Amino acid sequence: VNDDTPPRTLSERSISAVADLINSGKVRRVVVMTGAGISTAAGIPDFRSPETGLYANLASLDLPEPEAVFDLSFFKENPRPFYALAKELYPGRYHPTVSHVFISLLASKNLLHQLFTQNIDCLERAAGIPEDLIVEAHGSFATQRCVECKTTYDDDKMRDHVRRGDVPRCEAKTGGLEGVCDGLVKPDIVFFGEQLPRSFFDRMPKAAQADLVLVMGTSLQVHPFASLPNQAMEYVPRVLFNMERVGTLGSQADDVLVLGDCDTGVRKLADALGWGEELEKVWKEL
Ligand code: CNA
Repeated sequence: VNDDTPPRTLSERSISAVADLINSGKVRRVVVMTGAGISTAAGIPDFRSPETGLYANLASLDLPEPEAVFDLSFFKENPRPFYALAKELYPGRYHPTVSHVFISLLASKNLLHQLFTQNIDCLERAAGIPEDLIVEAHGSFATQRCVECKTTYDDDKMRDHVRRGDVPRCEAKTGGLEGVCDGLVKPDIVFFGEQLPRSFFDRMPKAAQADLVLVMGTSLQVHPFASLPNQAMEYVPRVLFNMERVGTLGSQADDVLVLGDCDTGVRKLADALGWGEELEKVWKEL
């Protein structure tokens, strides 16, 4: 990395230069890539932060290793740890953060080309970002189905089971002796070893069409999502809002690193854009 390399698109590698570029009208296709770090301020722990992350706090769930909670073969043997976690993460308990609302402002100003999120908490929808602009790359808790026969399962029943912390089973009629399938029901979130949804691959080209990329609250450890920021053209500014430097962010001349908590970084960008008051108002009224 050579931090002295002069940027080609920005006037300098700073938040105010990013704001100037947006306000100049030259930016029309902002692509945003997010992870668990944009939801920690809502009270949902991320995976990998030391001490506060879920992986550091799963000891009580009796797992061979923390990742097993999202492993399909482990789930089929023992779905209980996953359902204990699902009770914690289930949508409806949390409020979108300033960062979510900033993305919704990009959408309402017709600047959002696509949001790719790894989060399964549905807070993007709750913030009012139009569904067609959201790719839930790792699925979400919005729908669920049987791991055996793939029959979908009722939303209300699912919510009741998750609240009680117990494991729902498929009620699809089968020709067998018992009469019902009885397979395990799992939310449509992507476990290790499962394919990402088609929408991820269908919309991936949108990342290459970006004229500004914002990466927020992700460790960029999970593939193929982690490669998304590298799809953008070389002269396209990429701004990282994260506690730590991740992936290849910072290695290009037009990369801007905004290290620290993402709501603080986002507020700085909103202020530089002249959107500060609007951001707070929309967030408070949500
Ligand atoms: P991760 O690997 O836990 O990384 C989170 C990143 O965000 C780290 O780099 C942190 O330093 C950073 N971070 C944490 N808090 C903040 C903050 N307030 N401001 C700025 N940066 C912060 O999570 P990833 O999303 O990268 O990993 C991908 C997994 C995590 C996906 O499959 C998700 O489904 C999964 N996950 C989702 C949720 C959710 O939906 N809210 C919660 C926990 C895990």
